[in-house]
Amino acid sequence: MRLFVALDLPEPVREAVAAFARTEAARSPRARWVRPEGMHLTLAFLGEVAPARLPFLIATLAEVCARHPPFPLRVEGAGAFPPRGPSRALWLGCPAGAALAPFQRAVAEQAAAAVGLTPEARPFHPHLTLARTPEPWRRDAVERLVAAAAGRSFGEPFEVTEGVLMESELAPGGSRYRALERFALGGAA
Ligand code: 3AM
Repeated sequence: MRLFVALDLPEPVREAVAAFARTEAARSPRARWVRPEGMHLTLAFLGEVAPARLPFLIATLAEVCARHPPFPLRVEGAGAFPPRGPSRALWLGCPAGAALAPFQRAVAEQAAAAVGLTPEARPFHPHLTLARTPEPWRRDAVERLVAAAAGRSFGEPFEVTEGVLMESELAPGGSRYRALERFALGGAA
């Protein structure tokens, strides 16, 4: 099974992001827009994991999440990967407060160790993927979308109270995501 660990979004944030995506999709070049119900902030991508390793992974994530207290997060602004040259993906930003980076590092390291991977060396850029662009957009289209989101918040800031183990199923119209297990952060109800 293809797994990753993510943060979920409160419904009002999901709705605000979905409304923005609808408006932008109508006036942008072709792209594969993420389904609103599939939007999430990826903390760690694990890839293919043998089902036999799942119980240990779940126990590990439960422990890591319980060790970290809830923290605030907000969705704000937009950008592209890569930041220059032909686009591959468009995203909305999640400015990292002091708590997100150490939480993400712990999740990525412990989850990777639990399934026998070396953790990703790539720096962590917290974001919500909005769309993937198999045919890269022209830079002016990217810049227009980024300008439309500049200085804009999507929903209210919210409290992250759980981590989520997600399964990704590759499908012709874009991956489908399913929450397998949720883990309360320390002290979260
Ligand atoms: O949530 P986002 O879109 O940032 O891009 C994939 C998605 O991230 C990423 O894992 C999330 C769930 O699929 N992903 C897929 N393959 C990956 C890989 N080989 C990957 N991230 C890193 N390495």
